[in-house]
Amino acid sequence: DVEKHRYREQIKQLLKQENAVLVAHYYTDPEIQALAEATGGCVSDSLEMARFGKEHPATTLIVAGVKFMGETAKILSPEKTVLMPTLEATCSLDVGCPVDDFSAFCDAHPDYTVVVYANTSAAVKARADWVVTSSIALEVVEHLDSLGEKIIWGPDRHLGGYIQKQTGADMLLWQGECVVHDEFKANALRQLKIQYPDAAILVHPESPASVVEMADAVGSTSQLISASQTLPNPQFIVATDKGIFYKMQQAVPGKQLIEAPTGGQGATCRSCAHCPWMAMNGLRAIADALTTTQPHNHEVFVEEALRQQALLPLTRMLNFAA
Ligand code: CIZ
Ligand code: SF4
Repeated sequence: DVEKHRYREQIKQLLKQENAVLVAHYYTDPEIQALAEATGGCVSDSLEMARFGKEHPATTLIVAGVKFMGETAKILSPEKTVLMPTLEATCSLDVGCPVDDFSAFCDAHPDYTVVVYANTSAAVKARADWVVTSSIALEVVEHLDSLGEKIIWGPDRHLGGYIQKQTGADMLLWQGECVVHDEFKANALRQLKIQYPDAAILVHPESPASVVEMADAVGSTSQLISASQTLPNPQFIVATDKGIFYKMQQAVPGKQLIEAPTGGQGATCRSCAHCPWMAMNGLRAIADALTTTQPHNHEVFVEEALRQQALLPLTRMLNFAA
């Protein structure tokens, strides 16, 4: 509509004027992803977002996603101004893993290597030996296991359990979960599969084990998009945030994409396959961030000593992935 068009044009102008680039996650609204594509920014998973932001010559990054993504950008690019549409957008995994409790858990098991998911605060990353995203978690744990290391994994218990099963590694799991993926239900998925017998089931490993077991492909957001291009099925039932449908439909325009069923509908489900924090990113909030007179609402800061500590496990991840 007219208002959205006005915001889009304003943002395009501001990005140029401020030497800024828009970095968006797959789970943000389609209009944000489209704008990032149209303006030379990126739409991706958190690993690629981190890499893109670090390597891009812009002096300001505007990160549309959730807080840990903005923090990661700032940790990797302290010389850049990092803005977010809102600093209120968090993540249930981050919230469910407070640094004091997590640190005490690690202290109680000093002979374990600490591997944390990217969906954590800068302080939790600073306590870790490794940071991983879902796209390389399996390889990193395989690597550590082959060196005979025992692993503390946090915070997602479903992803941790999946990796443990795949690798056989000795792992202690923090008991966190993602409010979006934890909602997917195996029984309802079985019913849906009867309705669509030719469909392949694509599952993000933050989902419960009973759902992962039914999958034709398990993987990170980027890996699920690749799987949709490789598998011959005419339909895909997708168990991850429905924001991914924008890029997945671009990748396979001729195929039908179907949401995997969640625990309820409307008010009865916590998330209905869309992250409530990702949904806080909007065109208006992006325009606000780029024109703000209240930087404390938009600009990401990470205290320098903490930043340097968190940089070590993040750099390990980027070097491993390279
Ligand atoms: O669930 C998330 O927030 C994901 C998939 C993050 C990521 O690694 O892109
Ligand atoms: Fe966190 Fe889940 Fe939202 Fe991703 S989708 S940001 S893991 S709550």
